[in-house]
Amino acid sequence: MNPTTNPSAGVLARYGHLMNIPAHTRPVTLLEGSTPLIPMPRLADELGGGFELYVKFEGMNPTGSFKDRGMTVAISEAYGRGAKAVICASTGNTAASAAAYASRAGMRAIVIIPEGKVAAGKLAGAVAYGAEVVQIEGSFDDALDLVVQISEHHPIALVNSLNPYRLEGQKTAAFEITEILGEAPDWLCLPVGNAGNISAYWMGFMEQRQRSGTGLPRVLGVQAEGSAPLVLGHPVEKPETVATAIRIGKPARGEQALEAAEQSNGRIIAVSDEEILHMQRRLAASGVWVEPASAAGLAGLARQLREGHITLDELRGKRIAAVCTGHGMKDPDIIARSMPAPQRLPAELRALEDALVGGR
Ligand code: AN7
Repeated sequence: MNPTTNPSAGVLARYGHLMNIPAHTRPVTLLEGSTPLIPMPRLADELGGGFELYVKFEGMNPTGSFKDRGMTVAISEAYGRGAKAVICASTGNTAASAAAYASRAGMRAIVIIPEGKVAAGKLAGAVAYGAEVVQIEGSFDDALDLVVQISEHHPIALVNSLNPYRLEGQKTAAFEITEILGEAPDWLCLPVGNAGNISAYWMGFMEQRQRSGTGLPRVLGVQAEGSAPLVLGHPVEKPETVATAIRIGKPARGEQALEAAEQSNGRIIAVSDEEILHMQRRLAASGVWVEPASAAGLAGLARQLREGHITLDELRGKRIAAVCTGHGMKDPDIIARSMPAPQRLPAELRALEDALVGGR
């Protein structure tokens, strides 16, 4: 089967010819990418209707987040030039992804995580894949500063999204969306943390336009209110949010993210933790369980509609793609915390019928 059309090939096999990568790159893949673009008609109606809404469910990647698209390329490049070790700072998903791809290549993976909240499923993933995990007494931003320095002074490859090959891989999601829709969507909504992903999407849509004359989406990048440096216009010393994936106060690709928003005639906004969790529940009510950060993009759209910054009139007949970056299963605690304990009953038919359908 032709790898460019085989949906079970990885992103290097499908799109490597469209990537700016060195010849020494040697594919290390878990057959990432080709994630579903799921129509969300009911949620679209709840938001006011008249437009088409799709979720690009990146939680369906091998380690449960969009990071795999970029990680396969970053690790393949490092592996191809003989690197023996990789390092990253991470709020969790990058750690799990780096660990998986590095161990597949027989390389050492070192991941530095911030003090406090890294979701249980992400940490467990990093450990399961065999990473060396170090927690520092500091933030993600501190961790990123440190790993950049380590990679400059030691033969250890940096695989955060400062690594350009990460973006080369992540831009493929824009290609997939455009292929499925036959055009670029009118709006793209997505969460913004370190701002690698929004930069990669914009690069992907721009390249796709050059190549095939497709259009460009307007980009709505969404941060959490407690971690919104790009909205505030300055770094945030102590970022806080329930969406721990995007608990980042000094985005490495912040400038590029602001450019993407401006060039696309879009914007970067912030939403509250409450709005994020509310949208997480609404998505789950349509069968798509994402981690809190991944609901931020749509929470942002809902808020723009509510406040009239985007109107239903201007959305009529338009298509919106929302990127849901990671799977809900990575962060079960957030649901468990607000969940009532399950009702306990004797293992008897009568008891169940009484409780569930008002008796016989
Ligand atoms: C689910 O794993 O930064 O704006 O270290 O895990 O490209 O940083 C994760 C980021 C969105 C933000 N959604 O993407 C990390 C990390 C989820 C994420 C983002 C992240 P960027």
